[in-house]
Amino acid sequence: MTKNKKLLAWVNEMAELCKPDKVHWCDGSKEEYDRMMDEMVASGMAIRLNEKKRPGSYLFRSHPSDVARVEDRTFIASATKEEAGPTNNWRDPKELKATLTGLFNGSMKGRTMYVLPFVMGPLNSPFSIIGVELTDSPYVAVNMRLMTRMGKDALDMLGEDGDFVPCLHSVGAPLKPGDKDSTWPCAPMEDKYIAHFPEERAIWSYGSGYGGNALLGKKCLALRIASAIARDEGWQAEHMLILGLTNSEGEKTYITAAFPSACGKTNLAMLVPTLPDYKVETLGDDIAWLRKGEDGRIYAVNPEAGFFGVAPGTSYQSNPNAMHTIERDTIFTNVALTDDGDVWWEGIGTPAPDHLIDWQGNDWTPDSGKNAAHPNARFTVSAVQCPAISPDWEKPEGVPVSAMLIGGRRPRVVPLVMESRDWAHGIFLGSVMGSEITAATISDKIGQVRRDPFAMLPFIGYNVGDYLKHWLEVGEGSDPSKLPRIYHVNWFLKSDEGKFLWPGFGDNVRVLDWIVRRLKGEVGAVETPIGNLPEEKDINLTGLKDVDLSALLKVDKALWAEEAKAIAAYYEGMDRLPEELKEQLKGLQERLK
Ligand code: O2Y
Ligand code: MN
Repeated sequence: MTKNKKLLAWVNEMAELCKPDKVHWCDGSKEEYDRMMDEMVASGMAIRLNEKKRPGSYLFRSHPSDVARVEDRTFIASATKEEAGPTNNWRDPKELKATLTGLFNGSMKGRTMYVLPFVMGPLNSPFSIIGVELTDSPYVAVNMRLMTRMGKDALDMLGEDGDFVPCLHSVGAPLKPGDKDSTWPCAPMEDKYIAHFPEERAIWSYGSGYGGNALLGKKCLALRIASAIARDEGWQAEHMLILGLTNSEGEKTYITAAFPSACGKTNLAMLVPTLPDYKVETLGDDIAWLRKGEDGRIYAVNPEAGFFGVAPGTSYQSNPNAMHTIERDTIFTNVALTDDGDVWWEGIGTPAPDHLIDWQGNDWTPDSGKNAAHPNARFTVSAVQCPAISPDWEKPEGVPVSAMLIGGRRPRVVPLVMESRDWAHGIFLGSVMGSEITAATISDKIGQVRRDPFAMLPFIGYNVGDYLKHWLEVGEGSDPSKLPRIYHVNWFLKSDEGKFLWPGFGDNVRVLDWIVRRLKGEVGAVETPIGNLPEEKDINLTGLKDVDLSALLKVDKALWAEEAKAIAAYYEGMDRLPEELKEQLKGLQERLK
């Protein structure tokens, strides 16, 4: 166990509040993991998959009301509403603590409280952050073992006097003696609270057992709380993948990319290039912590130890490295079960079998008229299982970043790639990036753009205006030649007939190739009012047919004038928007005249 007094006192205090039947300190060992899995299989919460097809792997099915992050029930309880800003749900910290104390009181009755010490970031790196999650969900415990460095190593790193971020979690479903437990206990939506206390650096999550709501090291700690810590300490916590791209001369370029959720970060992080001269190595698929090194360059570290990826759409065609990663020792949630004890989902690349058990545990046939897997079904797996994992992925100081990609799903207006004019212009592009709303999201807003600054909209732990100011400050006083160059990319342009203009996936390396050659000064660019675009001749299309580069690199001034108007309207709603970004917008409007 530990001699850390703060930790011992907090665990006692929370155990008195939540009243579990037992407290179990997790050591993070494989034996403990296997034992917990055996218990969950025996209780009916987990299904062991066919050992020959998917060794060491399990399937869980969540409650149908508990299938994704819940932004409406996610709160930033900073001292004032202004500090949380216009994009966060703010609650008064004292009032929220009081509400939650009431809910947590006795919430773990009939259950075990698992104590999960974990590290975000490489073990023993001075930049890593230690958290301790107390949870009554064994599902959370096994997932945290794959997603973080969890257990004895974390306690050793904490030592007797170390500090940690307290993360309290309960599924909010206490059991009375004799009650039969559900296979996925959780609380009704109105009782779910994913609460962050940035001043206190604490997280209290109640009522949900799913993903980002419950695996508190990920979105809650490594993004929302870490972004607030980073602002105070002069670094950045960002929603970014990290990859290393090696060319035929053996030169390595590290690239990060900030895309909103479900825009293909995992696919790009694990890309298998269609240009033979390149190799991609994966360092992270979701979160990057960025710090300026002594040499003035920005270094990126992935604070996570695993991938919590979306299963539907993942196939040996779209992401072979992800498919190899999950061939064994993987936790699946809400995918379909085949009759021979393996998994299946829409877009896995093999035809739907005649019979499946769907994500809700019901018989399913191709005529059922509904999805067999939930669209947000997930795999949880250790990063070390990825065949493309970079040898540098656990470097304590991180890797030096040469280019940062930003972008969302823009079927119109925004070209395939544009280079920002300078750092401040890159921040401007990051502040207004986003995705066009489709029928699948909010139907009365179809065609509008959901702006998602640096893909951090749901994850900034403080005021978005201050967040953008922080980005600008990173550039101030820096040698511009040392800073990464910022590129806006858009893999999702469509023709008037609604067909994708760009093949995407492994062919995205063709855009990375232009970026790398641009960084080396080997290719020029066309200066346009919106940024620097490639000359058509400089995008390597070898082996591709029917790619309409002129459509992909088109800058339609009239459409961009409309875009500038929409940006102005968006900026109106930001109370602490830095003046420099308003100047950037004016600059765009001037250049479009
Ligand atoms: O729905 C959830 O709880 C998972 S959300 C998620 C998981 C992995 C990586 N990114 C995300 C996201 O929403 O950005
Ligand atoms: Mn994400």
